[in-house]
Amino acid sequence: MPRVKDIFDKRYKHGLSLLEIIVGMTLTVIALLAMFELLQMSLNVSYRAQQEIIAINLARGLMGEITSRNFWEAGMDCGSVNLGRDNGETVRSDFDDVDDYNGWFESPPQYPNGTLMNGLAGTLDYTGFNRSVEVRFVDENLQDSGCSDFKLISVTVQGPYVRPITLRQVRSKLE
Ligand SMILES: [Ca+2]
Repeated sequence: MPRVKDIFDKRYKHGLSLLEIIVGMTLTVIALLAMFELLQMSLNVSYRAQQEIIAINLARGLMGEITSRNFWEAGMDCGSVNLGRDNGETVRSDFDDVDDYNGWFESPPQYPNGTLMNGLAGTLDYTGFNRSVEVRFVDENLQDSGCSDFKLISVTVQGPYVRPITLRQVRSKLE
């Protein structure tokens, strides 16, 4: 019966067989493919997380702008309100009360003066993102109501690789 040492010596002397080389290469390729897939998955998760952060920041930016506006258009109240833009208000820099933003949609996102936020001047590339706004009256329990002292603002951001993100905030007449 051949000893293990003899077998090893014989194999060492004659090198690896073609079959062994093919099996070895196949296993190496399988391992590399698995590693590549894991790397790809990791990059995808990282990219989506980055896209979600961009979407949240876009929503926060617009929400901050909206809540900084007056509750009412000058001279208007429940007797005359019409949720949406008032005469002469075409770009966001014209908007002076919260409900001017009702029905607003922009794709890609814009600065208040209407300039596209599209990766210019070292900013991030917002291609594929859009923002929309809904403003409606709610009561003190946040239920839909007729004209009231509370406006519920919803800002939704959609991006090419993220689920839609909606921020909601109530603006009170007394703020
Ligand atoms: Ca207005």
